Amino acid sequence: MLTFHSAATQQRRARTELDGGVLVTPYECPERVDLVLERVRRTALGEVREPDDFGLEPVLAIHDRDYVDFLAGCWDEWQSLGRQGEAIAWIWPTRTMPGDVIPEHLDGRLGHYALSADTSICEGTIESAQASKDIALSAVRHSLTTGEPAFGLCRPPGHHAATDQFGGYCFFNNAAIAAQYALDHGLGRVAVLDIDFHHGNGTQQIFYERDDVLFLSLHGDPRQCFPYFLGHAEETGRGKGEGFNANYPLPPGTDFATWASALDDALARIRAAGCELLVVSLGVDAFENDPISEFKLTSDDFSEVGRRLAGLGLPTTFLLEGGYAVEEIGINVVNVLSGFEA
Ligand code: SP5
Ligand code: ZN
Repeated sequence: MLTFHSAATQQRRARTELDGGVLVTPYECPERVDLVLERVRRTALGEVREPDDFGLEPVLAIHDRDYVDFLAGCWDEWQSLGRQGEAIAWIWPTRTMPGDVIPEHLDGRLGHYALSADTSICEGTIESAQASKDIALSAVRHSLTTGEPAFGLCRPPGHHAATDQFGGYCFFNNAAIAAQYALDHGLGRVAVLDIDFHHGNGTQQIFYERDDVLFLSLHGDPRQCFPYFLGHAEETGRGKGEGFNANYPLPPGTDFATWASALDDALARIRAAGCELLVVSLGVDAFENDPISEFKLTSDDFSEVGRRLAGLGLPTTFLLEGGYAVEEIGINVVNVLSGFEA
Protein backbone atom coordinates (compact mmCIF):
# COMPACT_ATOMS: atom_id res chain seq x y z
CA MET A 1 0.00 0.00 0.00
CA LEU A 2 1.20 3.49 -0.86
CA THR A 3 1.95 5.90 2.02
CA PHE A 4 1.86 9.68 1.64
CA HIS A 5 4.18 11.53 4.00
CA SER A 6 5.75 14.97 4.31
CA ALA A 7 8.34 16.26 6.75
CA ALA A 8 6.34 19.52 6.82
CA THR A 9 3.86 17.78 9.12
CA GLN A 10 6.52 18.15 11.81
CA GLN A 11 6.84 21.93 11.61
CA ARG A 12 4.29 22.23 14.40
CA ARG A 13 6.17 21.55 17.63
CA ALA A 14 3.79 22.82 20.27
CA ARG A 15 5.19 23.10 23.77
CA THR A 16 1.98 23.45 25.75
CA GLU A 17 -1.24 21.54 26.30
CA LEU A 18 -3.58 22.32 29.19
CA ASP A 19 -4.11 18.96 30.88
CA GLY A 20 -5.38 18.47 34.40
CA GLY A 21 -4.68 22.09 35.33
CA VAL A 22 -1.07 22.10 34.20
CA LEU A 23 0.68 22.85 30.94
CA VAL A 24 2.24 19.63 29.69
CA THR A 25 4.18 18.75 26.55
CA PRO A 26 1.46 17.88 24.04
CA TYR A 27 0.54 14.23 23.56
CA GLU A 28 0.15 15.00 19.86
CA CYS A 29 3.89 15.38 19.17
CA PRO A 30 5.93 15.34 15.92
CA GLU A 31 7.70 12.12 16.95
CA ARG A 32 4.46 10.27 16.22
CA VAL A 33 5.19 10.72 12.51
CA ASP A 34 8.70 9.22 12.89
CA LEU A 35 7.32 6.19 14.73
CA VAL A 36 4.70 5.46 12.07
CA LEU A 37 7.03 6.11 9.14
CA GLU A 38 9.72 3.87 10.62
CA ARG A 39 7.23 1.04 10.96
CA VAL A 40 5.92 1.55 7.41
CA ARG A 41 9.50 1.23 6.14
CA ARG A 42 10.50 -1.66 8.40
CA THR A 43 7.51 -3.77 7.36
CA ALA A 44 7.98 -2.83 3.69
CA LEU A 45 4.34 -1.78 3.50
CA GLY A 46 5.02 -0.12 0.15
CA GLU A 47 6.32 3.03 -1.48
CA VAL A 48 6.39 6.29 0.49
CA ARG A 49 5.51 9.36 -1.60
CA GLU A 50 5.44 13.12 -1.09
CA PRO A 51 2.02 14.77 -1.42
CA ASP A 52 1.13 17.31 -4.11
CA ASP A 53 0.00 20.85 -3.28
CA PHE A 54 -3.78 21.08 -3.77
CA GLY A 55 -4.04 24.71 -2.66
CA LEU A 56 -6.85 26.06 -0.51
CA GLU A 57 -9.85 25.33 -2.76
CA PRO A 58 -10.57 21.86 -1.30
CA VAL A 59 -10.15 23.29 2.21
CA LEU A 60 -12.67 26.04 1.48
CA ALA A 61 -15.13 23.38 0.29
CA ILE A 62 -15.31 22.35 3.98
CA HIS A 63 -14.12 25.21 6.17
CA ASP A 64 -15.27 28.85 6.31
CA ARG A 65 -13.02 31.48 4.76
CA ASP A 66 -12.85 33.55 7.97
CA TYR A 67 -11.75 30.47 9.93
CA VAL A 68 -8.99 29.63 7.45
CA ASP A 69 -7.81 33.27 7.53
CA PHE A 70 -7.84 33.19 11.34
CA LEU A 71 -5.66 30.06 11.43
CA ALA A 72 -3.25 31.49 8.87
CA GLY A 73 -2.79 34.75 10.78
CA CYS A 74 -3.16 33.74 14.41
CA TRP A 75 0.46 33.02 15.31
CA ASP A 76 1.78 36.29 13.84
CA GLU A 77 -1.00 38.27 15.53
CA TRP A 78 -0.29 36.56 18.84
CA GLN A 79 3.38 37.42 18.60
CA SER A 80 2.66 41.02 17.66
CA LEU A 81 0.76 41.31 20.94
CA GLY A 82 4.05 40.46 22.66
CA ARG A 83 2.71 37.29 24.24
CA GLN A 84 5.16 34.93 25.90
CA GLY A 85 3.66 31.49 25.44
CA GLU A 86 1.57 29.81 22.76
CA ALA A 87 -1.92 30.91 21.71
CA ILE A 88 -4.47 29.02 23.82
CA ALA A 89 -8.16 29.96 24.05
CA TRP A 90 -9.35 30.81 27.54
CA ILE A 91 -12.82 32.38 27.15
CA TRP A 92 -15.73 31.14 25.10
CA PRO A 93 -19.28 31.98 24.11
CA THR A 94 -21.42 29.96 26.53
CA ARG A 95 -25.10 29.18 27.15
CA THR A 96 -25.43 32.47 29.01
CA MET A 97 -23.26 34.58 26.64
CA PRO A 98 -24.13 33.50 23.11
CA GLY A 99 -21.44 35.55 21.39
CA ASP A 100 -23.41 36.62 18.33
CA VAL A 101 -20.82 39.27 17.50
CA ILE A 102 -17.41 37.91 16.57
CA PRO A 103 -14.94 39.79 18.79
CA GLU A 104 -12.15 41.89 17.30
CA HIS A 105 -9.54 41.23 19.97
CA LEU A 106 -7.47 38.12 19.33
CA ASP A 107 -8.29 36.63 22.76
CA GLY A 108 -11.97 36.82 21.89
CA ARG A 109 -11.48 35.46 18.39
CA LEU A 110 -9.47 32.55 19.81
CA GLY A 111 -12.49 31.62 21.92
CA HIS A 112 -14.78 31.98 18.89
CA TYR A 113 -12.69 29.65 16.71
CA ALA A 114 -11.56 27.15 19.38
CA LEU A 115 -13.63 24.31 20.78
CA SER A 116 -11.24 23.20 23.52
CA ALA A 117 -8.18 24.38 25.47
CA ASP A 118 -6.06 21.28 24.83
CA THR A 119 -4.77 22.75 21.54
CA SER A 120 -2.37 25.67 21.22
CA ILE A 121 -1.53 27.55 18.04
CA CYS A 122 2.22 28.00 17.65
CA GLU A 123 4.86 28.48 14.99
CA GLY A 124 4.47 25.98 12.15
CA THR A 125 0.86 25.12 12.93
CA ILE A 126 -0.70 26.35 9.70
CA GLU A 127 2.18 24.89 7.65
CA SER A 128 1.69 21.45 9.21
CA ALA A 129 -2.09 21.66 8.82
CA GLN A 130 -1.62 22.46 5.12
CA ALA A 131 0.78 19.55 4.64
CA SER A 132 -1.70 17.28 6.43
CA LYS A 133 -4.62 18.12 4.12
CA ASP A 134 -2.35 17.74 1.05
CA ILE A 135 -1.44 14.26 2.30
CA ALA A 136 -5.12 13.39 2.72
CA LEU A 137 -5.95 14.73 -0.74
CA SER A 138 -3.04 12.92 -2.40
CA ALA A 139 -4.09 9.67 -0.73
CA VAL A 140 -7.75 9.93 -1.69
CA ARG A 141 -6.88 10.92 -5.26
CA HIS A 142 -4.74 7.79 -5.48
CA SER A 143 -7.60 5.60 -4.26
CA LEU A 144 -10.01 7.27 -6.70
CA THR A 145 -7.81 6.97 -9.76
CA THR A 146 -6.49 3.44 -9.14
CA GLY A 147 -9.09 1.79 -6.90
CA GLU A 148 -6.15 0.87 -4.66
CA PRO A 149 -5.92 1.57 -0.93
CA ALA A 150 -3.71 4.42 0.25
CA PHE A 151 -2.46 5.63 3.62
CA GLY A 152 -2.13 9.32 4.45
CA LEU A 153 0.30 9.86 7.31
CA CYS A 154 -1.54 13.01 8.35
CA ARG A 155 -0.39 15.26 11.17
CA PRO A 156 -1.98 17.21 12.73
CA PRO A 157 -5.08 15.00 12.88
CA GLY A 158 -8.40 16.37 11.64
CA HIS A 159 -11.58 14.76 12.94
CA HIS A 160 -12.30 17.23 15.76
CA ALA A 161 -12.07 20.24 13.42
CA ALA A 162 -15.51 21.62 12.51
CA THR A 163 -16.52 24.04 9.75
CA ASP A 164 -15.11 26.97 11.72
CA GLN A 165 -13.48 25.55 14.86
CA PHE A 166 -10.19 23.91 15.83
CA GLY A 167 -9.49 21.76 18.89
CA GLY A 168 -8.66 18.25 20.03
CA TYR A 169 -5.28 18.73 18.26
CA CYS A 170 -7.08 19.28 14.90
CA PHE A 171 -7.18 22.30 12.54
CA PHE A 172 -8.30 21.16 9.07
CA ASN A 173 -10.64 18.18 8.89
CA ASN A 174 -8.54 15.97 6.62
CA ALA A 175 -11.13 13.18 6.33
CA ALA A 176 -13.93 15.62 5.46
CA ILE A 177 -11.74 17.39 2.90
CA ALA A 178 -10.86 14.04 1.33
CA ALA A 179 -14.48 12.83 1.27
CA GLN A 180 -15.63 16.09 -0.34
CA TYR A 181 -12.86 15.82 -2.92
CA ALA A 182 -14.14 12.36 -3.87
CA LEU A 183 -17.70 13.69 -4.24
CA ASP A 184 -16.44 16.61 -6.32
CA HIS A 185 -14.68 14.12 -8.59
CA GLY A 186 -17.71 12.07 -9.47
CA LEU A 187 -18.66 9.83 -6.58
CA GLY A 188 -22.24 9.76 -5.35
CA ARG A 189 -21.78 8.58 -1.77
CA VAL A 190 -18.78 8.15 0.52
CA ALA A 191 -18.49 6.52 3.94
CA VAL A 192 -16.28 8.03 6.62
CA LEU A 193 -15.65 5.46 9.33
CA ASP A 194 -13.98 6.92 12.42
CA ILE A 195 -12.27 4.38 14.68
CA ASP A 196 -10.27 6.88 16.76
CA PHE A 197 -11.01 6.55 20.49
CA HIS A 198 -12.57 10.03 20.50
CA HIS A 199 -15.80 10.97 18.78
CA GLY A 200 -15.25 12.65 15.41
CA ASN A 201 -17.35 15.67 16.32
CA GLY A 202 -16.00 17.81 13.49
CA THR A 203 -16.75 15.30 10.77
CA GLN A 204 -20.23 14.72 12.21
CA GLN A 205 -21.00 18.45 12.32
CA ILE A 206 -19.73 19.04 8.78
CA PHE A 207 -21.91 16.35 7.19
CA TYR A 208 -24.84 16.21 9.64
CA GLU A 209 -27.48 17.41 7.20
CA ARG A 210 -26.19 15.55 4.16
CA ASP A 211 -26.95 12.15 2.65
CA ASP A 212 -23.89 11.94 0.36
CA VAL A 213 -21.56 11.19 3.28
CA LEU A 214 -22.37 8.39 5.70
CA PHE A 215 -20.47 9.14 8.91
CA LEU A 216 -19.96 6.41 11.51
CA SER A 217 -17.92 6.73 14.71
CA LEU A 218 -16.90 4.21 17.40
CA HIS A 219 -15.73 6.07 20.49
CA GLY A 220 -15.60 6.54 24.22
CA ASP A 221 -19.05 7.56 25.47
CA PRO A 222 -19.17 11.39 25.57
CA ARG A 223 -20.78 11.15 29.00
CA GLN A 224 -17.28 10.15 30.15
CA CYS A 225 -14.86 11.09 27.40
CA PHE A 226 -13.60 14.01 25.28
CA PRO A 227 -15.18 15.82 23.43
CA TYR A 228 -18.06 15.43 25.95
CA PHE A 229 -20.62 17.51 24.04
CA LEU A 230 -21.31 15.41 20.93
CA GLY A 231 -21.25 11.76 19.95
CA HIS A 232 -24.40 10.27 21.50
CA ALA A 233 -26.24 7.35 19.91
CA GLU A 234 -29.36 9.50 19.42
CA GLU A 235 -27.55 11.77 16.94
CA THR A 236 -28.62 10.20 13.64
CA GLY A 237 -28.51 13.15 11.22
CA ARG A 238 -30.92 15.95 10.33
CA GLY A 239 -33.07 16.82 7.32
CA LYS A 240 -31.96 14.83 4.31
CA GLY A 241 -29.01 13.69 6.43
CA GLU A 242 -31.37 11.77 8.73
CA GLY A 243 -30.08 8.19 8.91
CA PHE A 244 -26.62 9.08 7.61
CA ASN A 245 -24.90 9.61 10.96
CA ALA A 246 -24.23 6.65 13.25
CA ASN A 247 -22.56 6.88 16.65
CA TYR A 248 -21.38 3.91 18.69
CA PRO A 249 -20.53 5.33 22.13
CA LEU A 250 -18.86 2.66 24.24
CA PRO A 251 -17.95 2.74 27.94
CA PRO A 252 -14.40 3.22 29.23
CA GLY A 253 -12.77 -0.22 29.57
CA THR A 254 -14.38 -1.61 26.39
CA ASP A 255 -12.46 -4.61 25.02
CA PHE A 256 -12.16 -5.88 21.46
CA ALA A 257 -15.12 -8.28 21.58
CA THR A 258 -17.57 -5.46 22.35
CA TRP A 259 -15.79 -2.93 20.12
CA ALA A 260 -15.70 -5.36 17.18
CA SER A 261 -19.43 -6.03 17.32
CA ALA A 262 -20.00 -2.28 16.98
CA LEU A 263 -17.54 -2.31 14.08
CA ASP A 264 -19.44 -5.13 12.36
CA ASP A 265 -22.68 -3.20 12.73
CA ALA A 266 -21.03 -0.12 11.19
CA LEU A 267 -19.66 -2.20 8.30
CA ALA A 268 -23.11 -3.64 7.60
CA ARG A 269 -24.51 -0.10 7.43
CA ILE A 270 -21.79 0.98 5.00
CA ARG A 271 -22.68 -2.00 2.78
CA ALA A 272 -26.39 -1.23 2.93
CA ALA A 273 -25.91 2.45 2.04
CA GLY A 274 -24.22 1.78 -1.29
CA CYS A 275 -21.03 3.75 -0.61
CA GLU A 276 -18.42 3.87 -3.37
CA LEU A 277 -15.40 4.82 -1.25
CA LEU A 278 -14.36 4.27 2.35
CA VAL A 279 -12.38 6.93 4.19
CA VAL A 280 -11.07 5.59 7.50
CA SER A 281 -10.30 8.09 10.23
CA LEU A 282 -7.53 5.88 11.57
CA GLY A 283 -6.83 6.75 15.17
CA VAL A 284 -5.13 4.01 17.13
CA ASP A 285 -5.79 5.53 20.56
CA ALA A 286 -8.27 2.71 21.29
CA PHE A 287 -5.04 0.83 22.16
CA GLU A 288 -4.87 -0.61 25.69
CA ASN A 289 -1.77 1.40 26.65
CA ASP A 290 -2.70 4.72 25.10
CA PRO A 291 -1.87 7.45 27.63
CA ILE A 292 -5.10 9.47 27.21
CA SER A 293 -7.71 6.87 26.23
CA GLU A 294 -9.63 4.07 27.85
CA PHE A 295 -10.32 1.17 25.52
CA LYS A 296 -8.50 -2.16 25.63
CA LEU A 297 -7.58 -3.06 22.05
CA THR A 298 -4.30 -4.96 21.65
CA SER A 299 -1.80 -4.67 18.81
CA ASP A 300 -3.06 -7.98 17.38
CA ASP A 301 -6.62 -6.67 17.48
CA PHE A 302 -5.60 -3.88 15.10
CA SER A 303 -4.61 -6.49 12.50
CA GLU A 304 -8.07 -8.00 12.78
CA VAL A 305 -9.59 -4.52 12.32
CA GLY A 306 -7.75 -4.25 9.00
CA ARG A 307 -9.02 -7.67 7.89
CA ARG A 308 -12.62 -6.76 8.68
CA LEU A 309 -12.36 -3.43 6.83
CA ALA A 310 -11.03 -5.25 3.76
CA GLY A 311 -14.17 -7.39 3.79
CA LEU A 312 -16.13 -4.41 2.45
CA GLY A 313 -14.23 -4.64 -0.84
CA LEU A 314 -14.28 -0.85 -1.31
CA PRO A 315 -11.54 1.52 -2.48
CA THR A 316 -10.20 2.70 0.87
CA THR A 317 -8.22 5.71 2.04
CA PHE A 318 -6.73 5.54 5.53
CA LEU A 319 -5.95 8.87 7.23
CA LEU A 320 -4.06 9.04 10.51
CA GLU A 321 -5.93 10.65 13.40
CA GLY A 322 -4.93 10.05 17.07
CA GLY A 323 -2.77 7.52 18.86
CA TYR A 324 -0.17 8.88 21.22
CA ALA A 325 3.45 8.70 22.29
CA VAL A 326 3.97 5.05 22.79
CA GLU A 327 6.26 2.93 20.66
CA GLU A 328 3.23 0.92 19.56
CA ILE A 329 1.62 3.73 17.55
CA GLY A 330 3.63 2.60 14.50
CA ILE A 331 2.94 -1.07 15.12
CA ASN A 332 -0.79 -0.50 15.59
CA VAL A 333 -1.24 1.71 12.52
CA VAL A 334 0.71 -0.64 10.27
CA ASN A 335 -1.08 -3.67 11.72
CA VAL A 336 -4.39 -2.20 10.47
CA LEU A 337 -2.89 -1.51 7.04
CA SER A 338 -1.19 -4.92 6.76
CA GLY A 339 -4.30 -6.70 8.01
CA PHE A 340 -6.25 -4.90 5.30
CA GLU A 341 -3.90 -6.21 2.63
CA ALA A 342 -3.59 -9.76 3.96
C1 SP5 B 1 -7.21 13.42 17.51
C2 SP5 B 1 -7.39 13.11 18.96
O1 SP5 B 1 -7.26 11.96 19.35
N1 SP5 B 1 -7.65 14.13 19.79
C3 SP5 B 1 -7.85 13.92 21.17
C4 SP5 B 1 -7.87 15.19 21.95
C5 SP5 B 1 -8.03 14.94 23.41
N2 SP5 B 1 -7.59 16.03 24.18
C6 SP5 B 1 -7.94 16.01 25.58
C7 SP5 B 1 -7.04 15.05 26.28
C8 SP5 B 1 -7.30 14.98 27.74
C9 SP5 B 1 -6.21 14.13 28.32
N3 SP5 B 1 -6.36 13.89 29.70
C10 SP5 B 1 -5.76 12.62 30.05
C11 SP5 B 1 -5.12 12.66 31.36
C12 SP5 B 1 -4.14 11.52 31.44
N4 SP5 B 1 -3.02 11.88 32.24
ZN1 ZN C 1 -8.41 10.38 19.56
